[in-house]
Amino acid sequence: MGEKKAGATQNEMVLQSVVTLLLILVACVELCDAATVVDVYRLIQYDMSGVPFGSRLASLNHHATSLHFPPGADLSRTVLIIPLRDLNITFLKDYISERQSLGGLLFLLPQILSFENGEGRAQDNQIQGKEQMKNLLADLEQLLVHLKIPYPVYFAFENDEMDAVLAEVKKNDATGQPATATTGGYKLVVSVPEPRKVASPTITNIQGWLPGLKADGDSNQLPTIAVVASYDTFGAAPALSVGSDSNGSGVVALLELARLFSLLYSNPKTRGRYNLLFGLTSGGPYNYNGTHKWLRSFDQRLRENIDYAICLNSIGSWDNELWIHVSKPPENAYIKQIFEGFSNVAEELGFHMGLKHKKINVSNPRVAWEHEQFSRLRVTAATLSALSAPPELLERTGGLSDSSLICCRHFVNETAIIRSVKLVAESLARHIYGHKGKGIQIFSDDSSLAVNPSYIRSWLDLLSRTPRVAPFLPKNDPFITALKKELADHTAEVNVQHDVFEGMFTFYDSTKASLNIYQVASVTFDLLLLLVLGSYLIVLFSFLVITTRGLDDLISIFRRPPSRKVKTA
Ligand SMILES: *[C@@H]1O[C@H](CO)[C@@H](O)[C@H](O)[C@H]1NC(C)=O
Ligand SMILES: *[C@@H]1O[C@H](CO)[C@@H](O)[C@H](O)[C@H]1NC(C)=O
Ligand SMILES: CC(=O)N[C@H]1CO[C@H](CO)[C@@H](O)[C@@H]1O
Repeated sequence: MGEKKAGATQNEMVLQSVVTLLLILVACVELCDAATVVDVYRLIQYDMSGVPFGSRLASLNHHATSLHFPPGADLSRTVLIIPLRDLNITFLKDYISERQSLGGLLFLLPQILSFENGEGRAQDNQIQGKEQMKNLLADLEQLLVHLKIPYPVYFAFENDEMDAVLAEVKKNDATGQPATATTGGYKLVVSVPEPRKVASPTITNIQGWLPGLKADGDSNQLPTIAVVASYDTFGAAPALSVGSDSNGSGVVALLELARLFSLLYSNPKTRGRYNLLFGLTSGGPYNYNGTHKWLRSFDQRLRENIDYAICLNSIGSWDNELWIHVSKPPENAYIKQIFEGFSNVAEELGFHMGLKHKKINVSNPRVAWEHEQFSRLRVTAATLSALSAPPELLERTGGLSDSSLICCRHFVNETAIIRSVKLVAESLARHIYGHKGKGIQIFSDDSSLAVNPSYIRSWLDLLSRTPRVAPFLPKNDPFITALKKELADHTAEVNVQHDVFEGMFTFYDSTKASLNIYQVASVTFDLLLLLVLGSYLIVLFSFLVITTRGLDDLISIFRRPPSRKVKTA
């Protein structure tokens, strides 16, 4: 009896050591599979008049491959990782449009583009080649937003971990064997629910009102000058669309103009006999839909009292030429007066001003410039822009390629915005105060009314860190609150208008996610490991049993128990 008991405890001991060993092994395998997690930004998904565009899926669970994937490999269960610097647009276009099957696409953007991380700022020595990169990104963006892609497409920023993963993936691709469950490699996993339509998106316009000074006994309404800029963006990755030039520049200029005129208007001696209306509009990329709604909310009297509206668009990057775009013919006396006012000031400031005329077509829903929304209501208006021709629908709308970070010195430059502000401020002031004479600069650099570069810089900074694609901006978004507060600081009365964003566009959520990267051992490797472990355990087990209970016990363990059936028969 005693001997049997001892045998039982020894058996338990053997079992225990085996279990411990297994646990250690499992832990080791887990460690080898340690995951890297990175933020990823999904390609926009939307429908235009019911036609689907963009990336139609969000969740991902596939092996990774690089552009060096073995020719002819089946990539339908594979994610292709493409660093921007290795991108060949023609190849990509052909690949996607030939409907080659793919598990997913992951674009790696240079760290320098990252706006969430201060280190992403361009250093002087990194500026080289940035222009090329910007153009490449612009092409990529235009390609992707106009395609329907039946698999998940993500953007991520390069970092040391991503670079290491990509290097490993390339190495594996070089062996000529695609990464699969049998060969191992890296697995990219994004676990998110199916994208859903953005429920009741809103469009928000913000207006600030700076009343002029009426003469004593004058019961007539004062005329109003409107300064307008569209603040929202559209781009391939909504969570990265921080447009600095396309309209970010207009917003910054508008805020600085409001600040300057609030100084003039706070003193009754310099308060003009014009009301000033500042409008920050949304829906710019969609035919200026917000502007349309904003104008329709005006009462008849206000609309009729608008002397003219000046819309600011893409004025953040230019050298020596700006354009005034109008819908009324240039011979129109009023247009002539506005244009001459601007071009006189431009000449004094040392650059050239051009005039472009483009008739509106009321039966065409397409609106190329913001001022056309005013023209449709017979309000005199013009757009000031560095662009000489209007962009296509959904083009140059402040997406990925429009980041002041890739380009701080070359593209959106403070100097260009400062000059634009001076031009508009001076032209408006001459109109308001009736100065025709040359040489008197109200907003000269040494006066108390000088344009403030640090104010401009700080707003430009905020804008270039704030994704603002209208359907993804909730009513109470901190950015909207910040704009409202800023206008409230400089104007007498601020109104915020929320409207339903309806019409031909439908947007889908899931714009940002976490990507888990696992290194997975191949099945063959797993099997081999299992075999080695198994044999080792059997040997160990046998050894322990022999040393503790003798060979006979071991043999009896493996011996088949005597068959009872035979016995009874
Ligand atoms: C105006 O737009 C409509 C609708 O797009 C088009 O059929 C018409 O030809 C246009 N008219 C002119 C003068 O361009
Ligand atoms: C813009 O707004 C109008 C209503 O004001 C709406 O009917 C139209 O569909 C909208 N357009 C787009 C492109 O969303
Ligand atoms: C958001 C927005 O208003 N985008 C506008 C920016 O400017 C371009 C022209 O440069 C317009 O086409 C966009 O609609």
